[in-house]
Amino acid sequence: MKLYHSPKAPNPERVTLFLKAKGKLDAVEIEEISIMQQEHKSEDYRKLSPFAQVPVLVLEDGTCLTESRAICTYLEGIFPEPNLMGADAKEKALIEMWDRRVELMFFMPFAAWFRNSHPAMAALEDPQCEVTAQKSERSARSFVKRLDGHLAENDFIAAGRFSIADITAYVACGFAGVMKWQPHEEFEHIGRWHKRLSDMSFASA
Ligand SMILES: N[C@@H](CCC(=O)N[C@@H](CS)C(=O)NCC(=O)O)C(=O)O
Repeated sequence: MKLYHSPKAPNPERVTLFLKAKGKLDAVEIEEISIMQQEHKSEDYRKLSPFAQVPVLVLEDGTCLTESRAICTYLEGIFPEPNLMGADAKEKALIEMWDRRVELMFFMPFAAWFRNSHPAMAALEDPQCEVTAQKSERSARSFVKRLDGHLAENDFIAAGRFSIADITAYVACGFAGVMKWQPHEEFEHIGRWHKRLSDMSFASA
């Protein structure tokens, strides 16, 4: 299997951390694609990723999987242990519920804030829109405040244990640093949860 990856880009990082948490990073060959040099927009790359995005996982039979979560679903299927997406119907639903909340209400609005306001993103997000940036920043900050309240009463984000929802939120907290925002320093309970994850082996280099 081959994983097309971009260092520092958060969506590919969701997949590499998921693989690390499975202890299976070695199961994929990694090919780096430079987003800043727009390598993902080449004709050849678009044959793998029609929407010109990273990551892509290319399977042995040539099937191309895009969408980080779909890639993780495949990896969970072939590497079932440790379970990161739910062992029974209730856990699966709780983990998916929280993972979607984190992706849709934190990760995506944060990305829209960053892309619409940071000078480094001007070439990729043309035109940038200040109003979208402001509204997206408000949405991301509002969700993170609610997440802090949730983590005041829970050690992990979903189902009382480590899961893909923690990985998605952990990547989003790191990604926030590009706007000089550190949710794990700003919020006590996110900070406690973040430290717990940082101490786990999947988070080490
Ligand atoms: N929904 C996709 C999003 C993928 C995505 O947006 N990837 C970013 C890097 S983190 C990208 O390829 N950006 C290129 C661009 O915007 O031109 C996923 O979950 O994999």
